[in-house]
Amino acid sequence: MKTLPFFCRGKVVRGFGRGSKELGIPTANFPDSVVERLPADISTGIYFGWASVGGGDIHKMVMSIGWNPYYKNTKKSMEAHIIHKFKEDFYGDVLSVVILGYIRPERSFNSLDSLVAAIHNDIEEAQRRLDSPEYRKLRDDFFTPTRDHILNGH
Ligand code: ADP
Ligand code: RBF
Ligand code: MG
Repeated sequence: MKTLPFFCRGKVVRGFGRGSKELGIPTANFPDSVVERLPADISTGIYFGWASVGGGDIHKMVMSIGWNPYYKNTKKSMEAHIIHKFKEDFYGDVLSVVILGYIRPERSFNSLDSLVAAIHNDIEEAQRRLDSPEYRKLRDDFFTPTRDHILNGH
């Protein structure tokens, strides 16, 4: 995928309210304007990268891009689970992410348990891959404010 790494940001909006948080995997949803600007060659699927809320600390994240086949959504979404325990919700804050690598395609599951187990595997894979020196270096490079606008050409 030639457009990776891909950097984007947007205000966190309310998602489908399905209680992901109760499952221990809250996902911060990006607004439609950000979903619509995704480059064509970023296919739907599960990705990993780095994330920062409101310009704060940088954390590992996993992201789902697509139609959530388990729920048969009709609207494409982009949602990030940040691998960090936050003290409170951050709806309305600016979420910045850099998407670095692809994990797997989106798929449907026979049960919610199987979906949750798959997401836990994704989190483990992201944890492991983001520890490589190559991705650790990008962590520092990508979030320096002076470089943001250079990256995606606006
Ligand atoms: P929604 O359907 O509105 O997206 P979720 O159950 O997915 O609801 O919860 C998402 C919200 O939880 C985020 O918008 C954010 O405010 C909050 N949140 C707290 N911790 C995290 C986290 N580690 N990763 C992502 N969102 C988090
Ligand atoms: N939804 C799906 O329908 N199929 C998937 O394969 C899938 N994988 C996901 C992987 C990750 C890392 C995350 C954060 C979400 C994923 N989702 C998937 C979205 C999930 O259905 C959504 O976050 C729900 O709101 C969880 O209850
Ligand atoms: Mg969500």
